Amino acid sequence: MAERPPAEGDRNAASAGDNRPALSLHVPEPKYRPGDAVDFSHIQVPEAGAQARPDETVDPKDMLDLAHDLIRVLGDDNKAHGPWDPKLDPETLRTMLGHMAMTRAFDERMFRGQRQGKTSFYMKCTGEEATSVSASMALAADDMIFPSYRQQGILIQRGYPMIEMINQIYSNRGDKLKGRQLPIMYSSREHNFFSISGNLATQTPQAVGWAMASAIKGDSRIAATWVGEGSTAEGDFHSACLFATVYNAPVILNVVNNQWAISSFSGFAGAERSTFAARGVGYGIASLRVDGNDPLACYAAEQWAANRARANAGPTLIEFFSYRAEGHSTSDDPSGYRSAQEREEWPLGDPVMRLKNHLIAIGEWDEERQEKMDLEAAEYVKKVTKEAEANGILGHGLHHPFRTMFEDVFEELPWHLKEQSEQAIRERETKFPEGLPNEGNGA
Ligand SMILES: Cc1ncc(C[n+]2csc(CCOP(=O)(O)OP(=O)(O)O)c2C)c(N)n1
Ligand SMILES: [Mg+2]
Repeated sequence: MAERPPAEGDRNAASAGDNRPALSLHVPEPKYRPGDAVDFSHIQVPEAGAQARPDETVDPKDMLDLAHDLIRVLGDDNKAHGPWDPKLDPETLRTMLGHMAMTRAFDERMFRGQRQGKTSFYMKCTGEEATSVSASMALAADDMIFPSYRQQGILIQRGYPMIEMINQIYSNRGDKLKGRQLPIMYSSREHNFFSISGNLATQTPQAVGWAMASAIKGDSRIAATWVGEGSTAEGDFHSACLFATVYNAPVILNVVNNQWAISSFSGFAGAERSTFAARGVGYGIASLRVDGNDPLACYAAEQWAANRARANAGPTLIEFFSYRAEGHSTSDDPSGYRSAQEREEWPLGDPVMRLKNHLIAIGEWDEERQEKMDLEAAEYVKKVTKEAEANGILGHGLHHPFRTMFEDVFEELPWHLKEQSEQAIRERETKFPEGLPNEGNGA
């Protein structure tokens, strides 16, 4: 049988290689490492007020530029500009400032508490307060929040009792979650604040699913989720986007781009290629890129997205462009991997200062009142911390009884868990007949 002549492609394959350039990969590298001088002049900061504000029911195809621009309201003159100005009255602006100041005071005290050994862990949101406080002020109190671990500002804005937050951080006998969650992983059904999960991005499909269920039931409540830019690399985030767009779910996907995911810079999540807002474009989701350190822009964008969801016009993806001013958590030391100058050079300033300066610029605030506000916030946090400490701190033994770790999963404790529980308690008593240090037997 005559042999078939090789196909064109086969011939090429046979002679492949030698004179072709070798392939190579690009491995992202952050611009600045410890000790480097920082120059952020490559970051485009457009004029405040220069961005168009389309109608909330706009077709996502007609707003593509907003995924690459940066929506800004507060200008260098500290005044509000342009169509995104939410035109909030001074009282509301002062309330916003108050929640942000309280969030910062809370972070300061809890951070110190960790350093004093009162808790094992804490996470600050310094510099990102507007992305939670201002955004959540634009939602209704009964809209459902699916947060990451950096939105303590939402609980503060929603009036969640601070003592509950501290009890949880101390895992003490007042902790409603009975010490079962990592400190700062709060949960509050009454405040429509879904349990925080350490497994990154799981909250995003949950938010979309909740929003779909709300629509299926004919309810009027919408869902909003917050996720870090690093976490958008998770498959869960992409599933969430797809479900959201396919079913036109009444959901807001907030991506807080604080430039870092622990020690990995945003380039590893795709920041060198496009914006995080632009991820939504591929899914046909309305997408906004917002100055995350501009409290008025954060409020306006979230309000736009909420109006859109309520009008059944579909989901919105918002990228809040910001900067993580402090370490990832109390377990992290950023001086080992990034330049300390980044924080100082960050071109979008500090959200608390910007709102304060705005209120001063419109004649509705002054430095003395600011000082008083900061002092009162610090005093308040101190007072509540003392109250929470009466319920116990780490290692002082005032936690939920040991046996409770086996409870609350099944309505009735099954025999094998009962057996395990008894064994664990027996072993503990044998090992520590006097009880653990400072603890009694804890059973
Ligand atoms: C699925 C999963 N992978 C990895 C981790 C470990 N981890 C915890 S936080 C974090 C960084 C997340 O960064 P980003 O999403 O940007 O949020 P940010 O901390 O900056 O707010 C990582 C990798 C985890 N908790 N879950
Ligand atoms: Mg991040």
